[in-house]
Parts: sequence; structure tokens; C-alpha cells
Amino acid sequence: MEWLDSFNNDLISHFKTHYPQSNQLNAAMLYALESPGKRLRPRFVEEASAYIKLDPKMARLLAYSIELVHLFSLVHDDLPCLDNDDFRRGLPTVHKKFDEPTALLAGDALLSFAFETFSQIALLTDPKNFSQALRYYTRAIGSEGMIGGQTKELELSQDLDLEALLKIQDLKTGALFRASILTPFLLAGISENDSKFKDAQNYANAFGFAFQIADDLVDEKQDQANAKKNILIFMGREKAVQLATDRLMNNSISSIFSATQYLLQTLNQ
Ligand code: GRG
Repeated sequence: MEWLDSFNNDLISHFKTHYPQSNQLNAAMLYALESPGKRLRPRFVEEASAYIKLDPKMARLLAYSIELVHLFSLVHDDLPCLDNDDFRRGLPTVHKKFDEPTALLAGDALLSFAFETFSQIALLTDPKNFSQALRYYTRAIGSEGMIGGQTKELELSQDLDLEALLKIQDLKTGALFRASILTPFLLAGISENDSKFKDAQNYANAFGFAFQIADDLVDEKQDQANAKKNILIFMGREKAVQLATDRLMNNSISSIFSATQYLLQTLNQ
């Protein structure tokens, strides 16, 4: 079975084992979980883990946890008080399929389940490694990470320069990619000072940047009239694509991650 199918099946079983009751909240969580995402972040977790030979059981729990965090962010981001989107992954958003209070609470419960899942890793690793990994992971999600990036974007949306935009995107989308790639290293006891960690960090930063350029290119194609201020506008399209491609390619570990090829294709089509 392909990785994506096996991961999706396992993620759904993991959810149903922990939340077997059929009620509206669980149905909304499951609806978000079953929607067809690319699962880039869990794939990063598992490829980084294989590279450093982390126990695959730990890798899978972390992979579930990170996709659950990502899903929480999507469900909340789609709400009328934030992006107000009607569709996500080609399907009605959770608040459209159910209702706003259910979507808000389903997002909360997905985040809570993400940490419940992460807690299961504690039994499989050294407590010091677990605590360092948990600290890094939670900071990547919170006010100095993804949620902080989203907040800064709301605060500064009228008054953005390139530096502010790069910082926002580095937090809003980059932090969770970094966590996907680097949390396995911390669980394995490979510290931030280790050269292996630094190489992986450079790759994660390059990926986050390139992902944003690719996302801006897709937005540009889809809705030219309403294009937001983005890196393509500040840097120029060609320069931004070249820089993103160079940063992705000139990296010692880019070939271990399948998302590298996916992104290079998106950047250069
Ligand atoms: C905490 C509410 C809240 C928001 C945090 C990450 C984020 C900020 C919001 C998510 C919405 C969003 C459009 C983010 C931009 C990054 C992006 C394009 C995410 C989509 O990621 P993919 O391409 O999506 O990995 P799939 O659907 O494949 O998982």
C-alpha cells in the first residue's frame, strides 16, 4: 500500500479508537480528518525519522499529532472571523458542513487530541528528550510560532514590507514545517548544536520559503485581480522562484524528503 493510503487509514483508526462515540463534535472532527490533504507534514516527520533511525512507532504518533495540529489551524482559519472560506480541500469547510460553533469546538478538540497523541510518545523515549521535543513542538504552534504568525498577519495586513512579510510567513507556515522535520531529531536526542540538526534546520527553512513562493504562484494564477501583497510582488517573480529553487537544491539533505521534488515541480511549471 502507498504511504499516503496507509497513513490515512491509520490516522482514521487512531481517531476512532480514542473517540468511538458518534456525536456531532466527533463527526465534525472526522470530517476534517478524512478530507483529502497532501499530508506533507506527517510525511516530513516519517522521512526525517527514518533518516535518523528514530523508532517508527514514535514517528507515527508524532506524524498523527502534527497533522491534527495542521487540521485545527485549517478549521479555525476558515471560520468567518478569520479567512471566511467556504471550501477547503475541494469540500465545504467544517463550519459550512456543520455550523460555526461546531467548527470552533472541533478545531479546539483536534488540537487537544494532537497533544493527547503526543503524550503517548512519553512511554517510548527518554524523559529529557521527550521534554525538549515537547517544548520545541509547543512553541512552534503557539504565540512565538504558527499562531503568533497568524496574529501578526492580522495586525500588519495594511502595512507590510518584505521583511515583515517574510517573518510572518516564517512563523505562520514555516514553524510547523520546522517542527515536522526537527521534532524527531530532539526525540532522538540530537540537539540543536549538532551539525545534523543544523543541516535539517536549513532545509526546513528553505522548504518553508519555497512553499510560500509556490503558494503565491498558485494564488497568482487563480485570482490575479485580488492578489494580496506577497513575496512575488516584492522580489519579482523570477528572482523569487530562482532563490526558492536554489535554496531547496543547495542543501545536503534535500534528497531524503519527497516534498522537495513536489515543490520543485510546482515552482518550475
Ligand atoms: C491557528 C487559526 C490559526 C491559523 C494559523 C497555518 C495557519 C495559520 C492557517 C492555515 C490556513 C492557511 C491557508 C495557511 C497558509 C499555508 C497553507 C497554504 C496551508 C495549506 O497547507 P497544505 O498545502 O494543505 O499542506 P493540505 O490541505 O494539503 O494539508
